[in-house]
Amino acid sequence: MLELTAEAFKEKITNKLKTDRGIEIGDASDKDIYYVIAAIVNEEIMPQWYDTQKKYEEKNNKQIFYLSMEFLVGNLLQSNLLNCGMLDVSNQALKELGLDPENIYAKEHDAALGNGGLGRLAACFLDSLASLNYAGHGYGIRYRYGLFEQRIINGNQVELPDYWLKNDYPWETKKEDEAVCIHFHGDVHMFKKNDGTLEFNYENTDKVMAIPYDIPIIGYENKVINTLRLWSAEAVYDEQETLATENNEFYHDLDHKHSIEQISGFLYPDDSNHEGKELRLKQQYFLVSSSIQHIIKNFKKNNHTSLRRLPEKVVIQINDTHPSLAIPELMRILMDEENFSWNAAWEVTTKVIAYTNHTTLSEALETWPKGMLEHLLPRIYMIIDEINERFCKGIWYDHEALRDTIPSLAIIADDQVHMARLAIVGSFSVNGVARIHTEILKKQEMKHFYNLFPDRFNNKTNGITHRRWLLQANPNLASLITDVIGPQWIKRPKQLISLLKYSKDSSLLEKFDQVKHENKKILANHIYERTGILVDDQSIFDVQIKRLHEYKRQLLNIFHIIYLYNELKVNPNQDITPRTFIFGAKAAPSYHLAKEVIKLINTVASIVNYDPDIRGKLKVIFLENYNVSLAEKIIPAADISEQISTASKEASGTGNMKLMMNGALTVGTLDGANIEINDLVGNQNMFIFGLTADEVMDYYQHGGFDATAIYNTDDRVKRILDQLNQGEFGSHDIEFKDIYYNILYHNDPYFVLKDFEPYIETHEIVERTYRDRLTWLNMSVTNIAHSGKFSSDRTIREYATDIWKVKQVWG
Ligand code: 7GP
Repeated sequence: MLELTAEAFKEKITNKLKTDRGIEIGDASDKDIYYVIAAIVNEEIMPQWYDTQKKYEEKNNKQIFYLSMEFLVGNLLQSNLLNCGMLDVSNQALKELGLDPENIYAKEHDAALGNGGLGRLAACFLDSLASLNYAGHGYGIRYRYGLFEQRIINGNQVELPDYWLKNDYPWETKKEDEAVCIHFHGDVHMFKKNDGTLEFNYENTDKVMAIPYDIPIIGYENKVINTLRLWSAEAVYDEQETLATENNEFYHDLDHKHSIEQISGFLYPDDSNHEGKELRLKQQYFLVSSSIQHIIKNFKKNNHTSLRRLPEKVVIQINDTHPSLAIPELMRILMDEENFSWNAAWEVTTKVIAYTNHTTLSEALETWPKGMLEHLLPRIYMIIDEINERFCKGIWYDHEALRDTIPSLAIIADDQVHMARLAIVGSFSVNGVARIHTEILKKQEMKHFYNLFPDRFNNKTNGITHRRWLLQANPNLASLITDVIGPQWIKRPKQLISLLKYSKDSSLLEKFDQVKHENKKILANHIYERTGILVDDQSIFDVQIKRLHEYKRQLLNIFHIIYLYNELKVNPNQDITPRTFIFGAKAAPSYHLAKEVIKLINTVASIVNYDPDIRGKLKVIFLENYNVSLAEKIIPAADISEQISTASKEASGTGNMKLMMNGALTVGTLDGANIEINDLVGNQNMFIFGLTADEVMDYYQHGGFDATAIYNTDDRVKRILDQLNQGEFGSHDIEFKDIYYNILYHNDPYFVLKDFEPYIETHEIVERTYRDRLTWLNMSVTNIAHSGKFSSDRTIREYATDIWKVKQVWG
C-alpha cells in the first residue's frame, strides 16, 4: 500500500462512494468521505489483522492482556492512516479533491472511553505494543456513553451525555460468536466430593451476556494488527420464553434488559477519585470475568496442555485496581471449573497477574463495602475472604515483627474490601509510574507490603506515543526534525538526541521558531473560531491542559494571572511580554471546588480579555470540552507547559511529556516525571520552583503550614483572596467564597499560597528568558532532543523485559 499514488487514492474514494454509499463525489458530505476513507483503511488492514492473529497462533508465544476500565483512544482515522502508511497520500488526494483533510478527519467522534492520564496511557501502550510487534491486546468496556461533553455556560461547566455511537463507528467489529456469560448474585452451594475436596455450585444467578466488539490496533508500518476488545452488556434474551409470558412480565423483562444494558452504559467520570457505587463494581466484574473467560478459552484452543502452564503463555497487566477482581476470578475458574486445588490455582494466578498503581491519593484507593461485594458476587467474595485469611495467617506465623501491622495490611478490614491490598497480594509485580511515585509507594504508602515483598515492587516511568503526539499532531515539526537528523527517530525516538548537535545553530533555531509560530497561528485561528476571541500569535502561549483537580493547582495558575492583572491595572504602561493563558480541563461533575475553579478561570477571562487598560497584554482562554482531539491542536502551539502539582501528588503526568516533545518549556514542581525530565535537560532548560515532595510530606506530618500568616504578610496574596471573598470577580458576593475558605480555613491543603511567591518569581524569569530568543529556542530544542526517552516504546520495552518476560514476535 505504501506505493499507492494520490491519483489511485482519489479513485478509491470515488469508487467507494459509489459502491458503499451510492453517491458521486460532488454530492458527498465530509462525513461520507470520512466513512469511505475509513473503509479504505479497513480494506487494507483486515487481511493483516487476520494474518497477525494466525501468526500469533502459530508461534504460540506468551501474550499480554492489558485490562483497563479506560481506553482514551480519541480519534482513530488519522493515526490509522499514519500507521498503515497512507496518511500522506490521503492528505494529498483530499487536497486535490479540493477538500481539507483536517475537516474530514474531524468527522470522527472521539472515543472518550477514559477520564485522563490512566486511560490515555492505556491507549498509548496499545500503539506501542503493536508498533513494536508484541502480542499485546487491550480489554475494556464498550461504554455507550463516553466521558461527558463539557459546555461552559455563564462560566460554569455543564455536562452533556457523550453518545459517541450515535453514528456508525467504522473501527469496531461485533463478534457475537465469542460472547460469554457473566453471573451476578445467586446462591453458592458447597459439596464435599468423594476424594474429600470441595465442589462449589452456583444457582439462581443473574446472567448477563458480554458481547465483544473488536477494534484493530495498527502497528506503525509493520503490518502488525493487535486487538482492543471492548465488551458490551446484553440481556440473555430467550425469544420463545419472552413471547410466552404475560404482558406484565414482558415489560418486566424489558426493564430487566434495560438494567443489564446499564452495565456498559457509561464511563464513571471520576479521575483520581473513588466512585463507590454498586454499578461500578458490576462493571469491574463484568470486564474481568468476560476477559478472563476469553483468555482461558483461547489458551485451551491453542494449547493442548494443562492450565498449570498458563503463566508460560499469558500475562495480565491490570491498570490500577479497577480490574483487580481478575485475581479471585481466575482463582474461581481454575478451582470451580477446572478442578484445581487452592494451592495450584494460587500458584498460577500469582504468576499471571501484574498490577500498576497510578496514584497515592487516598481518595482514589478503592474499597468496597464487604456486604455489597458479598451480595453481588458471593463466590468471588468467598475467595477473597480465603485469600485474606491465608495472607494474614502467613504474616502472623512467618513475620512476627509485622504482626502489629496486620490491620493495615488485611484485604478485608473495617467491613471494607481493600482492592490495592488484594492487587498486591495476588500479583507478581507491582509497579509505579515514575521514579518518585514508586519510591513513595515503597517508603510510605505501601511500605509494609514492600517489606514483605521487596522483589515485587518496580518502577516503569510512563511514556507517550511519539507517533500520535509528534508525527501526527505536529507534522511541521516532525518534518523539520527529519530534515535535520533524518527519519530514523521515527522508529527509534531516542535518536532525537542528535538534535542536540544543532541546538546552537541559530539559522536552524530560526526554523524551529517558524514552525512554532505557524502552529500558534493555527491554534489562534482555532481559538477564534471556537470563542470569537482574537489572541496575539506573538504572545507567550502558556498552557495548562489536564483534568481539573485541586492537587494539579490550576488555582495557582489563575492566582498568577490575577496578580498580573492587578499589577497592570496599577501600572498599565508596564512593559510585559504579552501572554495568552490557555486552559483545558474537565471537572468531575460532583467535584464542587474543581467546578468553582473552572468558573473562576472563566470569570477572570471575561474581565481580563475585555479590559481596555490591559491592551491585549493578557488573554485568558478556557477551551471547552478538552479531549484528545483538542490536545492535538493545543500541544504543538504551546510555549509553556504548566506542570505545577503539589509535589508528591502527581504520580507521573504524561501531558508534561507530550508538551516537552513539542518544544514547550516546563514550568513545574519537582513532582512525578517532571523530575526525570529535569534529570535529562537540567535546571537550565526548565523552570523548576516550589516545595519538594519531602518538604510537602514533612508539612503534612506536622500539621501543614500557616496559610493565614502568608495572607497577612503578602499583599499580593491578600489582595487576590480579598477579591475572591468580596465578590470582585462574581456577579454576587457568594461566588468564590468556597475557594477563599478552603485556603484560609482549611489551611490551603495543596500549598497554593506557600508556592505562590516562587511561582511568580519563576514566571518573571520565564518572561525574561522568552525575550532572549536564541536562548529560548536552544532550550526548546534541547527539550525535544531529550524527549525520546518518554516515548511509550521505551516504557513498553521495559514492561516486556522486566515484568512480562516477552519478546517481540517477529523481527
Ligand atoms: C493518573 C495520574 O494522576 C497521573 O499522574 C499519571 O500520569 C497517569 O495516571 C498515568 O499513569 N491517574 C489517573 O488518571 C487515575 O485515575 C486513579 O488514577 C486510579
